[in-house]
Amino acid sequence: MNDTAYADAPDPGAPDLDALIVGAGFAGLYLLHRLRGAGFRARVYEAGGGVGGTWYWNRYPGARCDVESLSYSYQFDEALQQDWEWTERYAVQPDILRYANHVADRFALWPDMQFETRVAAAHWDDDAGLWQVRLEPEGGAPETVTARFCIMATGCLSTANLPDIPGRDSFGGATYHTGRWPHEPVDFTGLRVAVIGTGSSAIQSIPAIAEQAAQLTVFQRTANYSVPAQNRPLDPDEVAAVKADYRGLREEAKTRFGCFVVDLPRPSALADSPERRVAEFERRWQTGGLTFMASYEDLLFDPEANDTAADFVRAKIRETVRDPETARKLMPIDVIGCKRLCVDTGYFETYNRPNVRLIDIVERPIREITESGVAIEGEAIAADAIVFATGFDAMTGTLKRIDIRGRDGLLLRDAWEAGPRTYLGLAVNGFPNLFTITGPGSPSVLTNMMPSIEQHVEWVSDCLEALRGRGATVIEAERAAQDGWVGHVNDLADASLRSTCSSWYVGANIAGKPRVFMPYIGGYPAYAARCAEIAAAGYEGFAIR
Ligand code: NA7
Repeated sequence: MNDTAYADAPDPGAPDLDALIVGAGFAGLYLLHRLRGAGFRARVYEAGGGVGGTWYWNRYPGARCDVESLSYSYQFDEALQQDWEWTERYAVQPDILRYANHVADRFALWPDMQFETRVAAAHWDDDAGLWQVRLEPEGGAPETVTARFCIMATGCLSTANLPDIPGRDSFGGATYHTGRWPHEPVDFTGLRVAVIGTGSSAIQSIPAIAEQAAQLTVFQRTANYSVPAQNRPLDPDEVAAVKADYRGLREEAKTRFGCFVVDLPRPSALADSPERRVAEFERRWQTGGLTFMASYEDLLFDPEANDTAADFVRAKIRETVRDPETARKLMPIDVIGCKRLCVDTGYFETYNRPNVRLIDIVERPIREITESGVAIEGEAIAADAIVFATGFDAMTGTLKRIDIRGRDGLLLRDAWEAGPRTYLGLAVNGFPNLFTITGPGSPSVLTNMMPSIEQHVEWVSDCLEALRGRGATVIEAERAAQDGWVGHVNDLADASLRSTCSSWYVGANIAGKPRVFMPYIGGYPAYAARCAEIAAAGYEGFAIR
């Protein structure tokens, strides 16, 4: 096979595509651009009606990224990052969606993307060395497309979790899930609204909903830590300074755990005096955002150190929320940073509004949802609308819902019955020519997703070029390499306090989901270095033919 064989599709037995990409979020868009540029015949299939992935679906009021806009953006094209104008420190969902559309326009991606088309199944044909992918276009007849490679750019938080509360479907008013928000504006003016959940999506949407609703009742199962975003319009001088050396900022980010630049941590919370420590936490609190957890190196390793940060946030809640009983309920008791830290704008302050009420459903469990609202222990709470801010079947949910069958008909959902097993979070033994962008076992959700996506896209694209260069058509992660990687991912997770609580990182939010810490917790720099070494060693740990 020569260098252009994939691109030219010369023989009649060749697959329809070199690479079939599932999903038109930031991973899918860049994959398409990059693979097309490398001469591959690639095409994106997307269930939604447009590009943007997470940012296409999560349109709830107040939706905003918790990584700063100047860092939460592509860096693969210098002209793009120079031209695009972010206006706020943290971009709102409509701006991020506009950016995704701009990228699709700018790189003329539209002709090679098909929307409102769900990928229902992908079956590996070992004899032909290709994937048979079943597409289900909305309102159209299903069809099968063949592809040499199948690349899952399906996102980490894309399958909504709708809790199985008795009577859920009997509710007479409108229901919403934050991750499936309607495209038409939703107006809560004058309505009694119930919000179930107090994760990031709830914490962002509650202040916005409270401004409209006549009455807002929040149903909280677990109190959550949140720090203020301290969002603000971007200062043109600060933008100019970043753009003068954008590459420098990006390169520095790649040396940081989460792949974004924050002030470096001090070594140990316990080594500082209480006064010095509070001053440091206060400085970070005033700076705003995820930098708070970077105050000290030991916050996620030493429970005593962690307590100092947790105490600081609890004191802030006590100071902010006027009703002591509400403040008590809002104060989390578990490890701070174990669940993803939330970043808010006026969340705790919202509970001082007369139209907002908090129900702790551990103290007063939800009995059922009725036609007219939510019935808890001893009380029926009337509602005109219910917002489920109840999160996602994270990291594996979407992949396990697709009928993915590898060699010998092995089902991915069976292979992952006891938890996801991958090599580098990129490939799965038994599933040749399948790649998972930011899959379980990669840093993904513990890092700035944009550079992590770019790193994976470039690794996969380079890999496909290397295969083409060698005249190879099939690549598969070896079992031993995968076992070694899974062991390494678990060992790292066990050393961190992050694996100790019931978070979506360990699948605890989904009934029956095996408890496994899914993302790689060793940080971006170590991970990217390992991926590069493996590629440089001729794709060590992969069988290639
Ligand atoms: P999360 O962070 O998973 O939050 C979901 C929330 O919903 C959380 O407070 C859950 O409580 C609550 N929940 C889930 N199921 C139920 C039931 N059955 N009853 C009551 N409450 C429930 O999802 P988000 O969408 O907020 O954020 C996801 C990520 O997006 C976030 O981490 C950022 O990365 C961006 P629990 O804590 O499980 O007790």
